[in-house]
Amino acid sequence: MIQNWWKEGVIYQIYPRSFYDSNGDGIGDLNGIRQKLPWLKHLGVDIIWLSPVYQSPNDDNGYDISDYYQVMDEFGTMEDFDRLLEEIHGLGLRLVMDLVVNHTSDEHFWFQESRKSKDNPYRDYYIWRPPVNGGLPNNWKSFFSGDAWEMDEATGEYYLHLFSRKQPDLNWDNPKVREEVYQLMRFWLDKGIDGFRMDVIPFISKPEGLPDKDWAKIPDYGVAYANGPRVHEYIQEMNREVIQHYDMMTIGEGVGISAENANLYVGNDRGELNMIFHFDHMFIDHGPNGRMEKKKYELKDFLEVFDRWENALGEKGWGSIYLGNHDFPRMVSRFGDAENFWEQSAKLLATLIFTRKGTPGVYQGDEIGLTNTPFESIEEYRDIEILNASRELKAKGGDEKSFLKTALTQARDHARTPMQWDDSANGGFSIHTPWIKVNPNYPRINAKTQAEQENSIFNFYRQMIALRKSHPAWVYGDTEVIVSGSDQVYAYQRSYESDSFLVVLNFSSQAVRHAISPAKGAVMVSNYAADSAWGEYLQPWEAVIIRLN
Ligand code: TEU
Ligand code: CA
Repeated sequence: MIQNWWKEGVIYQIYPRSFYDSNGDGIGDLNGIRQKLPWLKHLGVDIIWLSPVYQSPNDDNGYDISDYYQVMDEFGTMEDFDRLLEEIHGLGLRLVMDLVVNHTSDEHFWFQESRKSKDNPYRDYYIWRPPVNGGLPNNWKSFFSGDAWEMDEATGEYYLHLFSRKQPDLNWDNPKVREEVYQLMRFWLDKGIDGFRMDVIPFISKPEGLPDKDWAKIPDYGVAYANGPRVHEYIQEMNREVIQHYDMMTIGEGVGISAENANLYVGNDRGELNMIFHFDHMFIDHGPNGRMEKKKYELKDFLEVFDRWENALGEKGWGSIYLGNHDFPRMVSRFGDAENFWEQSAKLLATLIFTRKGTPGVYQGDEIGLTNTPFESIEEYRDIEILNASRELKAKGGDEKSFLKTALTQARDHARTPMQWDDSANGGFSIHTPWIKVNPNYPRINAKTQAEQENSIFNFYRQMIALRKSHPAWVYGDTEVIVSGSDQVYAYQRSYESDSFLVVLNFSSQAVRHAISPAKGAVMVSNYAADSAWGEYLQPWEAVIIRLN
């Protein structure tokens, strides 16, 4: 397997609004990130993925960009950005920016022009359609509730928006749009950034004629909009025009990409992307209409995803392993047992992330075991997705109580509460009241305490990252699944040349007797004390790594 820095590195995602506020306005910023770089260095990560910091009216927290060449005022200045990049590189770290080019903000100059008249030179930068029989052009729906079309009075036509009405979709079939995108990519790459995470990149090509969707047959919105007819043509063009001219990393947000078609995007013979973040495990509890239609699932179905993807990518593709980002509730609340086995389950999930094949991704705060926040009312939420869904529910007269209950496990805002740095006011995130509620558990769960305690989740992450770097087996080794299909135990082996390691995970809050040989072995890592680890029984949420030779 070809060796690359983006296979060996560990990604750390920063959600800038919630990382650290350096100037006391309650909003995280670029200088705040710069001040906290030693934290990332100490943790041992290599690649920072920065969620959008471009100019934006923040309808969707920066995923609605009004100027790709400017930094958001609330986050600082271009000088602040340049200094941040310089210090990141000075520490031997890399910076990957978010590339959000399926849509812009409606406040972007292109859209402001586009909406003016049907013959404006920017008209075809977006997707406009006249009413059909006095109504909508088709039956497409928005991720953020309601229809994907908005009527614009100036010209009496609708524009398409797969996300909010303030996020009009760009028309990638227009070569001028593509050239604009390549130009802005070069602008940031020429500054020296090390790559892009590409927001909903499988959505950029829309099918000819925009036919209606057969919603009854579509498992989720991602599948509905992904993999359009010219998506590979466009990504290959982007690769020829931009990507191949830089030593950079590309990671697509793979909404709607399945294991079966993944290598069309990331196969090393395709000239497209290095890897994608897929969602098979992240959407596992979502119904056809999304996260608020919560679905039950079994552990074996969750774990099977990891095996299936690794097999499908094979020698040609490359994967990513992550359990949380800014769009999902906290991983320990979701996949672990934050109430009863917070520390053990957070460590077990970390073990999975760092020992499977694929580039590991850590979402800010997961390294200290941040949990979901007990939001008390809809007013405490900030995210457009949940606010729109709540408004829609009220209009339909739905059950608000049960909606709020579901939001406690499903909302995106759980990932967006401020990073908890210490036990001072606002978790040490800001001296000002933050833009979103701080999790009230910050006196107990915070970075300072985590760094001080020898056996903390944070120090376990450090240990796992160091381990991953100490043996090529963790990056390039093959995986052999030893136990799967169980509702508790999962075990696999990673091997490379003469090295071989066994990973055993008890994904449950009950002790379980196991029959895995060797019953004893050289334990390298465990989330239990040495005298209780790796016995005849696996302890609740026990994670153990054994050296086999
Ligand atoms: O997310 C796209 C996406 O499809 C989701 O996972 C999304 O969170 C959706 O709400 C599913 O319920 C990306 C960004 O990561 C997200 O933050 C943006 O809101 C979205 O694109 C639009 O840019
Ligand atoms: Ca600030």
